[in-house]
Amino acid sequence: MGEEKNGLEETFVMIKPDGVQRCIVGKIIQRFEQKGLKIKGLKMYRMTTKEAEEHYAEHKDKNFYKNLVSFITSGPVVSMVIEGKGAVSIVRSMVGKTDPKDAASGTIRGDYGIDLGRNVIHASDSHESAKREIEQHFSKKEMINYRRIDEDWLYE
Ligand code: IDP
Ligand code: MG
Repeated sequence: MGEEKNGLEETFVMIKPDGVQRCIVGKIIQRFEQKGLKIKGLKMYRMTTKEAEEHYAEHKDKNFYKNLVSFITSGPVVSMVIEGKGAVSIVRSMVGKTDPKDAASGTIRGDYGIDLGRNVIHASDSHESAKREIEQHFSKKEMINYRRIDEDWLYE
């Protein structure tokens, strides 16, 4: 997990309750598929408060923490483990800046969001958080190793 020898990395992505309610799950998944990233795990679930507090532990002293936990538990989320060369930083750049008003057009937050507290998607910000978040949200059994048919055309 995180950074591996051949540059292959795994990262964690979660479409937040606003993205699910606004029915853009398919469009978001398609972006990752078309980029050439491999989806190794995919599921929908509703987080408990305890799970949300663990996921956002780094923000526990911030003034937005309570709202963040209550929002992320307000409905189902769709989470993925995504693999690819440089996946952690590629996915972060596809997601865009935290505040959708600053996120560039062409990024997920830039194209689908307006407000900071409704920014559609979460993505791991480093190899360490990717490892921690994958372990928190996915069991080994929920992650599949397989070959994409186009791998020879995606990687030199
Ligand atoms: P990130 O999601 O881009 O990694 P973080 O700083 O880790 O951004 O913040 C986690 C989440 O908390 C953000 O995605 C956003 O939903 C929310 N958030 C961050 N800063 C604020 C704020 O100042 N007010 C309200 N919500 C915030
Ligand atoms: Mg973050």
